[in-house]
Order: sequence, then structure tokens, then C-alpha cells
Amino acid sequence: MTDIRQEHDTIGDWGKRIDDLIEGRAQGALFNVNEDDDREYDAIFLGGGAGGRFGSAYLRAMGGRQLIIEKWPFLGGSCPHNACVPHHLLSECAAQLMLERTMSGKLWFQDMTGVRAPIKELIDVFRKGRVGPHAIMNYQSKEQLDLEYVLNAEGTILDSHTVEVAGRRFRAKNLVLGLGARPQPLACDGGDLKGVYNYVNLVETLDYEPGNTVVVVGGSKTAVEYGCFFNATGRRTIMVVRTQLLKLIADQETRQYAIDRMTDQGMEIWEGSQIERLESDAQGRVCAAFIRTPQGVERVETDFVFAGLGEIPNSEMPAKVLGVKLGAKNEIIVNHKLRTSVPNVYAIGDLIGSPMEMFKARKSGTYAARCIMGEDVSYKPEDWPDFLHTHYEVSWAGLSEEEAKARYKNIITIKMPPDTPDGLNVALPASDRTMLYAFLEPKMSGFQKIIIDEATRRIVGAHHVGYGAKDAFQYLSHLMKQGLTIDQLGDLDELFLNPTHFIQLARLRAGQRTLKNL
Ligand code: NAP
Ligand code: KPC
Repeated sequence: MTDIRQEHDTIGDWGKRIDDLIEGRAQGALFNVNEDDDREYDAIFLGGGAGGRFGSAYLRAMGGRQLIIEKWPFLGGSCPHNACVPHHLLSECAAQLMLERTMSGKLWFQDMTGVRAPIKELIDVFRKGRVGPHAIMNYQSKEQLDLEYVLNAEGTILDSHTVEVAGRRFRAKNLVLGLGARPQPLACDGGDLKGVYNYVNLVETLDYEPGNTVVVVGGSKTAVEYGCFFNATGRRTIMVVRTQLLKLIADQETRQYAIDRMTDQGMEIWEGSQIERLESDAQGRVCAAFIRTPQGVERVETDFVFAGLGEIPNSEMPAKVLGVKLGAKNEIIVNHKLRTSVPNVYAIGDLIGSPMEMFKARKSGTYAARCIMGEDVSYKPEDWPDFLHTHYEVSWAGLSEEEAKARYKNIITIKMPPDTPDGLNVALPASDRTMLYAFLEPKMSGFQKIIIDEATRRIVGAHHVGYGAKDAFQYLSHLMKQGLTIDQLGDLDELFLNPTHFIQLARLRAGQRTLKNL
């Protein structure tokens, strides 16, 4: 055990310390506990991921006392270690590679014929660099946010007020569980062979350069994000989807645009299909996948299978020790105050089930903290803006066109590209990172749509495929919940050329008393 309370590591020092602990060159728990403070803890946060860290910061900022107990030697959780941050790195590379392949041999772009980009080298780049964000989280939490924490040691719940870690017992008025989730394994014969990856073991164990064919299992965010990257590297990529791809994009036109651009890139989407079994070579590595399709079983030679099948909440210890109630997918059931079925025990983040988004984890942590500190707030994650990556970013907020039609008597849509006989072969939308497409390959320059309830003139849905619109969607979603109308949207001040085009398009129609599609 190392007491680091009086040590004031720089971010650089933290990077070295964390690297040594991860790589096994150093051991032992790190205690950053304020022994001079004799107040009882308001909350112990078991798990220092996004939820635990943000909940702690909020509680501390409100004047409370908190302690984070985290098994890894860093705060921030799976997001910067093996989940969202590598997702984003890979997705940025997928977008870049798609641009380079589309522009191959034109302007200053190199000829990409036959070029296969390395997967392992990029994963190595990530592994080497990930201590950077880790170090910032530890530094910021200690030196700037004044949080107390114990790192690099697994906490054991003794009761609803007490956790033991590295031989010490800590007691608090409340316990906040933020134990995260783990990938659902591929349950088939050969599902545990070498060469079968998920987002965790890909980062931790990939030690060879995958061959020319990749099989991806799953049809939602994780599978699609990784699949698009593997495809963009220049490999044959087969998506094995047991039902339908990207069901979570409710607006069918947006979904179709996203899927069509994936297939344009050569991705093979095998819907209604399942992996039946995986075959191993003499070294115990996968060498073929038997895939049951609606047409029969196909054998595909591959040395690389990636499973993106969702996640299982790590709820076993609290269920066993405290008896907290669980849902059907192992998630801890909480109410709008993030309270579990056990008094004074809260749960946050991935542990409470979908959506398992880092931004939901952060927010749920802060709401638990506010409830603990006596605020009367309710956490309602029902109505949030969302996104995923293909080779593009797909962002959405509010209703799909289909949902809006079912709910309102008459709806108006404003789209780019518009519905014309030219289809997608027009040079708009065009903006950040789609300008070259607009001029040289117009149908790849994106798709966007807002949906308006004609009677109230309110914007009830917004959808976007392109780049750089997530920022706008954060604010747009808030404004839509406040009742944003086409008139108010058209009256905002835009910065030319913004990725969504929504303000200027709304302005073109806002003068109409009876709205028409555009
Ligand atoms: P998910 O959203 O739970 O989707 C699981 C996918 O795997 C679905 O397509 C599902 O098919 C399929 N599946 C599940 N069990 C299967 C089985 N036994 N055999 C074949 N297919 C199976 O999982 P995810 O995409 O891994 O995402 C996990 C969580 O992380 C989600 O909450 C997500 O929001 C979050 N995430 C977010 C991002 C982002 O960019 N915002 C990126 C990655 C992950 P069915 O549709 O047929 O059920
Ligand atoms: C780079 C980045 O913000 C991802 S790491 C975030 C971890 S935390 O701030 O604890 O949510």
C-alpha cells in the first residue's frame, strides 16, 4: 500500500506510475485518503468510472465527503481504457480511410488499390497512449477536484454501509455502486478460441495482424463501429446479424442511408444469421466460421472474429451480499432517485443497464450524489439525444418520421438532399469533412432531416448522417424539449458552413403560414 496523500504527481508522473502498475512493474493499493477529516463519509462510490468520478465530484462540490474505491490504478473506468475512447479512435480512422479510398489516386491522395491498413499497429498505438487520459483523470480528481480515492485494489462489500479494501474498512452513510459491465461472450462451439475478440480482449491481447477476412457478430453500435473500421482497413468484412442491422436507428430513411453507405464500402450484411460454430487450426486459433444463414450453412475462412453482443452488468457481488433486486439482464433495478431495493444503496452507470453510455453514467452519478445530498431530483434517461458511428457519425434526437406520423395529424419534413429526381446525386449537404465528397462523390456527402408538427410548428425530430453534428444535437435536443419551433430555429444565428444546415433550412420555410416540405 502507498499513501499518496502528500505526494503531488504531475500528469506526467501519473502516466509513469499508472503504466508501471498496469504492466506489473509496481504493485499495491494507492491511498489518497484525508486522514485529517473526521467527518463520516456521505458516500462510498464503489467503482471509479465515469459515474463514480462524476458522482464524487458533484457530491464533493456540494460540500459532502466521498471516497472512491477502484480496482484499476486509474479513474475514468472502461471508457478511456478499452471502450468509448478506442471506439472513437477506430471510428475516426474508418472515416479517414473511407475518404482516402474514395479519393484514391485523385488530387494528392495516394493510390489505395490493394492497401490493407494495419489493425494491430493501431491497437498498439492506443494501448501505448491510453495512460495519457488515465493520468489526467487521476491528477484532476486529486489536485483539482479534491476527491478522496483508493486505487488499484478491489473493494469488498461487507454491508450496505461498509466496504473493505486492501485490509482497511471504510464506512459511509450511503453506498453508490458503479461496478460497470463486461462483454457478453460469444456462446457457440469455439467461441473462446484465440482469434475471437470483443472490445476488451482486442485491446488487451491482440498479438498478430489479422488476415483478409473478418467476421463480426452483432448488429448494434459496437458491432457496427468495429465492423466499419475493419472494412475500412481493406478487409472483407461480414456482419453476422441475428435479426436486423441497426434497429436502434428508428428513422428508416436515416437508417437506410447509413446502411447503404456501409454496403457501398463493400460490407457484407448477413441478416437473419447466426454463428453455428468456429473451427480451430492446429495452434488453437480460429480458422473458419460456420454461419447459419436463411439459405443454409456457409463456411467462411477467417482468423479473426469480433463479437459485439452487448454487455452484462457486474451485479453479482451486490446481489449476493446485499440482495439488491436485479432485472432480466443482470442489471440492478433502481428508481428515479438511483436507489436500489436496499436502503442507502444506490446504483449508477452501466450497472443499471441500457443505455450503457458513458454520458449516461456521468449523469446518473451526479443525480445519485444530488439525492444523497438532499436534493429532490429525478433521473429520467428516457429522452436523450443519441449517436453511433458507421464510417460516418449518425446522430438523432426526438422522433423518427414514422413515430411522428403516428403521433401527429400532419408532419412536415425538411431534408438535405431534398426529395428530387436527382436522388442523392446533388452536392449538398456539404460541410465539415464532407466537402470533398460533395464535389467528387456527392451521394457520400451525408443526409439530414428535421421533422415538424405542422399544428404547433414544433421540431419533434432531428436526424443526421455526416460529421461534426453531435455537438449541435446536445443543444438541439434540449431546445426541442423546451418546445423549439421552426420559427425559433430559423431565427438562430448560424455559422457557415455548419454540419446540420438546420438553421438556414428552417429559415427558408419559417415565413410560411402553412408549412410545406422542403
Ligand atoms: P447492444 O446494443 O445490447 O446490442 C447487442 C447486439 O448483439 C444486437 O444486435 C443483438 O441482436 C446482438 N446479440 C445479442 N446477443 C446475441 C447472440 N447471442 N447472438 C447473436 N447476436 C446477439 O450491444 P452493443 O452494441 O454491444 O452496445 C452495448 C452498450 O454500449 C449499449 O448500451 C450501447 O448504447 C453502448 N455503446 C455505445 C456506443 C456509442 O457510440 N454511442 C458504442 C458502443 C456501445 P438483436 O438486435 O437481434 O437483439
Ligand atoms: C477523453 C475522455 O474524456 C474520456 S475518459 C472520461 C472518463 S470520465 O471523465 O471519468 O468520465
